[in-house]
Amino acid sequence: MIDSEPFAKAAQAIQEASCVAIACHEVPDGDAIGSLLAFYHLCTSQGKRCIASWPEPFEIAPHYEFMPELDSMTRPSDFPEEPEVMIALDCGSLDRLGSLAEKAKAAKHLIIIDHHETNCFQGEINLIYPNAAATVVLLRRLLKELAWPLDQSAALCLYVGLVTDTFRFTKMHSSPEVFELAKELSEYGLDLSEINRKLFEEHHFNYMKLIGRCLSKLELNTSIGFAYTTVSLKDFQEFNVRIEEAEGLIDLVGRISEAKVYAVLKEAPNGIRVSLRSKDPSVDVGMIAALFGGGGHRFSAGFVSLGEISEVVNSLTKVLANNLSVES
Ligand SMILES: [Mn+2]
Repeated sequence: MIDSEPFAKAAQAIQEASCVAIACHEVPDGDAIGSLLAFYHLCTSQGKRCIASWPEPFEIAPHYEFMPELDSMTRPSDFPEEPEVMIALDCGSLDRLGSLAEKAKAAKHLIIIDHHETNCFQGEINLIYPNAAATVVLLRRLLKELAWPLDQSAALCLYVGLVTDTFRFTKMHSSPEVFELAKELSEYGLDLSEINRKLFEEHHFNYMKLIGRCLSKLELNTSIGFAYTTVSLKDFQEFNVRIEEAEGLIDLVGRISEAKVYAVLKEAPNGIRVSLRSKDPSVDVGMIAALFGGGGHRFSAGFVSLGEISEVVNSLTKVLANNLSVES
């Protein structure tokens, strides 16, 4: 059950602040950017100052570019050094705030709103509930506590968070509560088919060509049911695709029926970014990602690793082989 006390405390800290600084995790996904933009929009609609950002690279995937308020976001370098009140959204650990981590530590009041099972990031006020389907679900609850009414823009942002983090309402946490929130949000006149198309069904030509390359590189380890593909820096450069744009590639890999666990390894300037998914309830990829210094949820997790892609593949395969043999 969700305890109402931290929500009341968070609402009070927000009401008393003259400016609220908010941030979501690096390389924002739909839940991170949706909760950030929804809060920013409603906070400023209330006449309260709000500064919203995320760590470098200060870019957003093209499939989120239709969302409101993106032009009002603040570069991380211009984020306050010692925020009066800071809210960290959808961050399971401090390092996911990248260059904003020090500023979070320096905040007078730090509020964490998150639902990662591997959360190890505590603030002064913690709205951390691993059973919540998305951070936007928790944010909706806080907005009720604040008595800030929704409008169409906020509903759109919250809906993006909900539909992406529940994998279009298909995953474990797609409870009646999730559908109730979707119903509430849809009543603001959202064009759900248009949102769905922009988020999931439409890509640049170059991205489709990159996908072709990645599908041709698919690997399947049949003895442990592990499928993966890789995207090198060279691939990104050759097809002129940014790493944020390749967020949905993992879902294609997940269509492989022989795969119990699947991954996409993307080479970035700061290391190999690994997205990991499980279809098997006995394999908790959140725990596996935590072994590599990352984290996430039972069925969806990630980590960043140094080294060559092939080395990361080898060590991940070893860990999975141990895990799968123990579990099965
Ligand atoms: Mn989330």
